[in-house]
Amino acid sequence: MTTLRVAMIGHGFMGAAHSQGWRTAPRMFDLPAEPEMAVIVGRNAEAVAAAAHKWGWAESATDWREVVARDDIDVVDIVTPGDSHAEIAIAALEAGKHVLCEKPLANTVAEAEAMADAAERAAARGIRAMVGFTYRRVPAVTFLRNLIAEGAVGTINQVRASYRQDWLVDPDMPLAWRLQKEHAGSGALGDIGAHAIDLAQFVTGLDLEKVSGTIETIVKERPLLEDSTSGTGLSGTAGVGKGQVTVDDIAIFTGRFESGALASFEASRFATGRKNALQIEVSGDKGALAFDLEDLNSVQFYDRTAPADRQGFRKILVTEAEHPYVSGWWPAGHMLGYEHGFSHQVKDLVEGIVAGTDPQPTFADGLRVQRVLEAVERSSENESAWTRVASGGTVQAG
Ligand code: SOE
Repeated sequence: MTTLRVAMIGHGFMGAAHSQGWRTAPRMFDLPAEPEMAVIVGRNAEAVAAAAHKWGWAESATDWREVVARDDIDVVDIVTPGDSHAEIAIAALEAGKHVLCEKPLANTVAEAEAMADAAERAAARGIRAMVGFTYRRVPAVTFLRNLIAEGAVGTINQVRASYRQDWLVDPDMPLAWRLQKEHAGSGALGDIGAHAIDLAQFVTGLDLEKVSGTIETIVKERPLLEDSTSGTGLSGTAGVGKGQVTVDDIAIFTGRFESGALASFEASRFATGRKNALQIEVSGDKGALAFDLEDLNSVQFYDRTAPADRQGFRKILVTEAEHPYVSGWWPAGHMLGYEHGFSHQVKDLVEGIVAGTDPQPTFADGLRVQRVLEAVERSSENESAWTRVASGGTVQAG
């Protein structure tokens, strides 16, 4: 059995989630190669050593460049803030390492284009690259996509996708890296709106052609904090001054797919009471399908082809062995959770590496999402004018 020695760069919330995936996937699925949690990298030696011990990494280190260059590393998993995705991913690909990179792919279209180019060149050498839109790997989401591909809703007329949280409603929440453009690239739009965009394109198999939107920053200044662990570049200590929020808190936009179907999107960190509410509904001439992350083991299906007296949204529990990924876990009715998508991500990446095929979403898929993000920003700067999503190069209005 081939061993794939993995290095993970970063150790925040996604570091915990990805570590769980690397630990669990080989124990629950018969993988064609054995991932080994070799080294975890972080700026603060003490903090990353503690993370290595807690999450099960054999070593910890503080210099990602040195780790990426090591001959005994096969896979680099990037879970850092977006401002370092491009530099690390391109270095890793050029060093012949397979790469898994958290979403959004990058902070700008230019960075995402460079990453997609590097991935294309690396693919010619048998190196794989994947971006971590993990919600695709919730069994119910993949099942919903399969139903649409089989024609269950017929011709798609409309898609509604939203991702709502409320962790920023408190104006005293400090200025973390996710609130600074130079670290995060954008706010709710890129952090959670990217998931809604990827989901809409994934389940429909359609690409967005143009968008019209508005992004807004509700609380424009927040308390500074001294972040000595992850070095987010924030200065000052809690309680001594405020810093400028340079990203959006809410993004609301419409989109038109290449098929002509219309879509409405909402990404908010100010949706009071909504903690992690990712929802999508696809409406067609033969029926409709809906998914809600707060009920993530099921889909709602409305079948217009059923006899009129028994039409209605019905709940399909996606926990049968025949459903995507479920056979690796428990008998029907034993529910999965948020964390299982990270194991499915590892499964698909390892299988892609061994099979020599780029697991989806590829860096090219990540670039497509990045172009939609940038088109929404340009639209918002241009009085929400319809703005074409570039198929190559930069964004064009119109
Ligand atoms: C934001 O709080 C966040 O952690 C996103 O960054 C993740 O991508 C999302 O899955 C959960 O919420």
